[in-house]
Amino acid sequence: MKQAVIVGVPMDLGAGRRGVDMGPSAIRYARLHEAIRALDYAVLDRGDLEVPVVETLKKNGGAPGGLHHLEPIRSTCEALARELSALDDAALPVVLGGDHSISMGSVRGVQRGRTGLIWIDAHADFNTPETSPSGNIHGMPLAALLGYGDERLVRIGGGEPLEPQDVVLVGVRSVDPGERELLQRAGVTVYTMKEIDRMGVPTVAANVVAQLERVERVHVSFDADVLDPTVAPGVGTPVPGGLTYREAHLLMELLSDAGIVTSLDLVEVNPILDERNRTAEIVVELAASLLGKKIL
Ligand code: 5AB
Ligand code: MN
Ligand code: MN
Ligand code: MN
Repeated sequence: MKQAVIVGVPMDLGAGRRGVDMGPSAIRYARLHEAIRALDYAVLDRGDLEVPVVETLKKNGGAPGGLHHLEPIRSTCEALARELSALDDAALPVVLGGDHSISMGSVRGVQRGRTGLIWIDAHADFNTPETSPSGNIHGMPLAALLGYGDERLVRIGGGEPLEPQDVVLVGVRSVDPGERELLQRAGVTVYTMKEIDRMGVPTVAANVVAQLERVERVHVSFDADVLDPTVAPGVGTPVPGGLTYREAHLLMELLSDAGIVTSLDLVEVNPILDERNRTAEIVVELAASLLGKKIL
């Protein structure tokens, strides 16, 4: 039997607003386990990592250059990377955030050989301390995974940079000025909302699958704010013009058909801003589509 291993990371230190630390509870409450078990996975939940509470920390965590809470984020990501790297190769890790900075831990933890990454997000998360308008580390994880930015983030979990040709962003519609320049220079593939509007999800999904044909593993990092805020209101950094309910499902269904995905993050769900846990429920449905749920 296939096995899914769930790890919660109740961290909001990388985000500018409180609340995404409650994401793991909200996603579990939205029946994640049942949804995955229904797809013939054995589900092992390893519980939540211990994460410092923001009220117990000094602002900035003592770090210069506007890197808010660098040290506790770094150590939490290290712990996550360690936990995932110890798992059996055949297991499918599902990491529940938490803000998106946790992906610096999850991607490093699942990286083995040539690893592909599909970053599904309204934002590019490609800031460095120099380009970030906020100092919030959840806007920096993808840059760090490619080797850019603060060394202490880049080096998490051994810090082997991903190859730009193995990294694809989907759903992007909000990029900061300095971030744009680095993103273009880095050589990763970006499907913005314009490409999705123009080509449609089927072509985008087919291109993504073709690009990642030769990698050994593929990690999907799903930021709930890629969805249109009318579909998913429970996120800290909503941006209009996102994926519709069906576009998001179709993307997941087509990636599932390709059979390439070996691990998954579900991040940036903010229950404080949600409506009766709607966003967490949609995220669980999308995870099920990605893991093989079929309409027929
Ligand atoms: B998320 C912004 N680019 O760096 C920044 O939700 C927003 O993980 C980052 O995608 C959003 O502060 C980070 C303005
Ligand atoms: Mn993000
Ligand atoms: Mn985002
Ligand atoms: Mn966000």
